[in-house]
Amino acid sequence: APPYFAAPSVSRELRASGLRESGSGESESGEFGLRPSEEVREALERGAPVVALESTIIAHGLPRPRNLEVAAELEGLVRAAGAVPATIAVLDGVPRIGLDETALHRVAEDPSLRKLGFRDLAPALAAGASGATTVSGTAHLAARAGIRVFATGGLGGVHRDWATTQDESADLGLLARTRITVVCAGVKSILDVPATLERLETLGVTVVGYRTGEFPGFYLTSSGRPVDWTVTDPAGAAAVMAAQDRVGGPPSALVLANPVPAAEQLDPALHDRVLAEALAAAERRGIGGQAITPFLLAHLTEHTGGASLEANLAAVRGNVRLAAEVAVEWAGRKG
Ligand code: PSU
Ligand code: MN
Repeated sequence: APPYFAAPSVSRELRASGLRESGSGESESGEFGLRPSEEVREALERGAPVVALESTIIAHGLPRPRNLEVAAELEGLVRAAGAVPATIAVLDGVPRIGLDETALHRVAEDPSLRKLGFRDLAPALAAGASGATTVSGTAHLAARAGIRVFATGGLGGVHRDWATTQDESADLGLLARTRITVVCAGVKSILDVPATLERLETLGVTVVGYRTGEFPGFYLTSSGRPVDWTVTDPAGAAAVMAAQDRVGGPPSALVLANPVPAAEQLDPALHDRVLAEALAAAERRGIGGQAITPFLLAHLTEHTGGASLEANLAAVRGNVRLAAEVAVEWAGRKG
């Protein structure tokens, strides 16, 4: 296959994202060795809408075997809205942009898959390792591939015990230096949401509510915190993206915060009670680092009788649909 970044449209996207190739773009890209699926490569070459999807939610965020069904369902939602899904993971040291059925099975079923944030990409590539990519890992690889729109459930952020652990997801720092639009239901409510919003402001990450003046609360429709900006349709989101490129400056993300529909949110009282138990259980067991987020999500699923899982899935579905609509608008603007 020819070097992937030889496609002129992709190089233009790369320049727009501020990720510049040094020297001969082709050889560096070839060495970097992003491997797009045929469908994704073809879509990017024609400037057709593409939506990046992360794989950590599949490998580490959802219970098996439901996770595989969900992975396939999300890809279907993107296609139904007229865009091409690009689920991203690293397999045998190769960053894969768009997964075939075998690869998707592997991401959903292989328990040895690691969790790869941005900083883990280089050692994983060097070691030929396999892992699911988090928001930070996925956003970086998507931007490298020339994909502008990305959907996930909820961003990582500042953990509630930050003052003692300094645990803040690498998602925030990466989004501060990557030109990508992330459609999410806010940040996970297991986090310190107000502190995370402050960090996003400090880092200069643009946050816009989708049809809401309140920052969403992941499992809950609202976090109770306001957002400064709101758009009411996908064209409004695409207009902000275009304006980001005009404004220039260090490339940073657009967080498009899309609430889970009120009818599908987790009961707030149940949420608060079970989350308090989950946080206490994590502390008792000394769980921290990369394990804490999957532990808390699994604990909530188990102790809400699956209700938190349904709310999480409703949020992700809504985000994936909206991301596809935004990607269609974005492709239309450029075409
Ligand atoms: N959204 C979900 N479920 C998840 C995640 C997002 O609905 O499991 C994942 C994302 O990959 C995100 C990660 O980047 O959780 C955050 O992990 P950490 O707190 O270790 O950075
Ligand atoms: Mn962490």
